[in-house]
Amino acid sequence: MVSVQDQIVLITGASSGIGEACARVFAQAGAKLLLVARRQERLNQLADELSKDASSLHLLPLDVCDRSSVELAFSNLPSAWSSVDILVNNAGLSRGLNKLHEGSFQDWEEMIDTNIKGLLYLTRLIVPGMVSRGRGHIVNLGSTAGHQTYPGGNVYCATKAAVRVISEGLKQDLLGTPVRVSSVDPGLVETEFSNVRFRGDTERAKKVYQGLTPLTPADVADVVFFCVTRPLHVNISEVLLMPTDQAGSMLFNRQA
Ligand code: NDP
Ligand code: 8X3
Repeated sequence: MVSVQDQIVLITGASSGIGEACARVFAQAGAKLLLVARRQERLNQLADELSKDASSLHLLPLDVCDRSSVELAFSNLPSAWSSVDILVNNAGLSRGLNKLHEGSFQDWEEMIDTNIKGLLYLTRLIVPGMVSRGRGHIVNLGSTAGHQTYPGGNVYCATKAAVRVISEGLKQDLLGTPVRVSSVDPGLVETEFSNVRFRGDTERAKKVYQGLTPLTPADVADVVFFCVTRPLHVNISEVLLMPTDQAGSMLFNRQA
């Protein structure tokens, strides 16, 4: 097993859900954390809770869609933080569940800009350093939605299919280097995801998980941690994980 002690782990979307759970797991294992999200107060709260000193935790409050902010933040990173060992590309969101022909351009752009372009910006900035140092691991958060489309999922599912293909392409392009790439693709995980999708309609969001036992963010963080801690000659390319109460994007065991 590979130790993450003192490894620099950059996690996007660390202010909530799966990203926050990843921060906890890696903190517990002694990693140095670079945490990215837009909501600085949420990052501050998490930092207080993890009670790490400034040499082992650094916050980067930024919008991954804003390429110039991302570039500026990385060019201004203190040198002690610039050699990222593990990149967890987790920031992402869905907006709406409309039929494609009735969808909102703004929702589409937000999902494409965050889930695809944001992930690409971080990857393009960080992976060259991994290649030149001869070490590194990128974990991209895909989804069952990238494997099976569901009604109303259209553009969100397309962004997650793109993540799956980007992970595969990146692995191909990194063949011959020691840098590893994993795609972790969960089914239903109870986080703020559905609340964001339905723009704060908590009743509708709760119904997504009603009558079944969803995955927890910690379940997914465990899998991310498992991927990066395998021996260096092992690359877990893709993990598709679902609650026991789920057997596909549209197939659930719900108790009334
Ligand atoms: P949450 O809504 O709980 O967390 C999403 C995180 O992404 C937040 O920390 C949010 O922070 C961050 N984020 C969103 N947009 C941006 C942005 N433009 N710039 C920086 N950070 C951003 O959802 P989850 O934890 O569930 O989602 C995490 C990932 O997991 C996503 O990629 C999602 O698609 C994927 N996923 C989720 C599943 C689920 O059922 N929940 C299942 C499969 C995959 P902030 O708002 O502070 O910027
Ligand atoms: C999140 C899972 O099924 O809500 O990617 O799209 S789903």
